[in-house]
Amino acid sequence: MIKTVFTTPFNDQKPGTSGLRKKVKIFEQPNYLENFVQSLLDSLEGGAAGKTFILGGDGRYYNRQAIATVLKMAAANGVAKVIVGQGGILSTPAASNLIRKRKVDGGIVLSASHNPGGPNYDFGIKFNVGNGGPAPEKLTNAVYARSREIAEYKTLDADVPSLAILGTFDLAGMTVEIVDPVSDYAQLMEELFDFSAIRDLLGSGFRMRFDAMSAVTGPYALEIFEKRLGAPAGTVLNSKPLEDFGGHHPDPNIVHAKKLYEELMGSGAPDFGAASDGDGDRNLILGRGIFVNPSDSLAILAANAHLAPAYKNGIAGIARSMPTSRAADRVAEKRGIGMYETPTGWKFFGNLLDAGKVTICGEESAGTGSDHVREKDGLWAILLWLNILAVRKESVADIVNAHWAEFGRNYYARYDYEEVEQARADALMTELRAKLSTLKGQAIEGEMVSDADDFAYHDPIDGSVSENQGIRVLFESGSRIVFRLSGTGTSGATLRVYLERYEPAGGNHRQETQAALVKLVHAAEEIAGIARHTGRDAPSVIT
Ligand code: G16
Repeated sequence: MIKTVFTTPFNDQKPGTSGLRKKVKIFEQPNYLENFVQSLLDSLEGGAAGKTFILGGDGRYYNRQAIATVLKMAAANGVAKVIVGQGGILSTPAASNLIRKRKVDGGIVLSASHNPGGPNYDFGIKFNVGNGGPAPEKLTNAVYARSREIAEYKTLDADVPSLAILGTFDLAGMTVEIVDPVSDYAQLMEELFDFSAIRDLLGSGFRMRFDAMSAVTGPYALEIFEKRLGAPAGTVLNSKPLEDFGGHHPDPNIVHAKKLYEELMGSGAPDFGAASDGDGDRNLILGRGIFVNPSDSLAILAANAHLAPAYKNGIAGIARSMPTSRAADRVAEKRGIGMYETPTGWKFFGNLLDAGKVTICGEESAGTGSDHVREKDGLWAILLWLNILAVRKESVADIVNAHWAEFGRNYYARYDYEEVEQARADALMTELRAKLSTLKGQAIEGEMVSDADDFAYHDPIDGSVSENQGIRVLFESGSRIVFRLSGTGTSGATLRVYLERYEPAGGNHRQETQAALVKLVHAAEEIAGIARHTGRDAPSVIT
């Protein structure tokens, strides 16, 4: 039943910030997915034979075909067992949890996260290692190298039975176990948080809305919010996962979750609004009349985590990706705990979490998480907010304002220029790199540049070095502009410009964000020549 198929390499299988993400049409090319999966199996330390993996995805278009392909190839390569979410469904944090709970060798997660789904949109595949976290660069580089020389792959000449029924079956000598995708994860959440306090909050007239964005968190949110926490039916919006997410971007920000945002900003708004993305690892936090910027959310969660049972003894330290605002740094400083700055990509947090250096991590791109798994976790962040709200009995806006009053406010925004021609985006970055050494000491828009560099990360645990992780321009005032190219887009290049201005405690924290950042927007243009290089006079999205 095992067959060997001869193939030729594709030259574009280099994993990005979070696995291999491409248009579905690219994945549908004959041998494309197979080449990548075989390259992955070949690159695992000690080979794939005899190992056990978790497998699941966010249910987007092509998920089912891909799951069948992976199962057949795993069996043909001698994998001992694969544990699959029922119907091929697993959120990214639930997959990370299962890897850890079942102590298996790793997991394959099929998702393109917040990118849109459907035959004309995006698909993705990533591998998580035994600690439950995304594969480190050492492994993804090895997979890419292997994909450049692959000549054959192994698969089965057989059909894969239905994945709809819980239980176990044999596939050419490999055991396939179908598990409920929700229950282990929901149980973990119940262990971390004070569900009875949250239940009391929800029963006290406090109103919340959760938008699952027709993506994977629907079933998780129904179980946790409506069933276990007793929120009224209808609290969870768009709870049915759809292959094309109903035609929307399942990206929990104020642009793509506009309806929810407007509801929270409108009259008679609920007390709390939240959303998660395609695969359940991102989060959006809204209070009545207020959007909580993800960087602020990280700082506030870190400052208040001790109010939840899991973190009652305090947190060991905080990590954030470099472009994330430095709001969390103020918390770490004041509390005397460690603060770590890593490149963009959750994989860089794994070593720090494993070594116990940090408990809470977060990113400007709407990801927050802790040492309970090795992925960012949308529902976790929302439940921690609810736990804090239940204990403090204050509104979201009051908590945010009190935080700024104590720690100061880091005004922050990200400007994205999407689908820029790759060569033009590269030219912008090259020109910027070349002028880095001349920026220091220059006054731009009346602000003195105190330093400018290309961020390189020296992992304090394994000593690995990751270079060229984004250009930082730092000003004497404490403001900062970061320029980098996204590693998750699927067409052309996306230029991200991250703007940050610090207003200390006692300052004016009530300005409108864009107004507070206007000088930095001009400075970014002056430094990088964005319009000249990209031909755009405005960003595609501001978050
Ligand atoms: C992934 C990574 C995150 C990263 C984000 C954006 O998130 O896991 O660490 O911050 O992409 O990356 P980039 O700026 O390179 O596009 P997700 O939710 O898409 O898996």
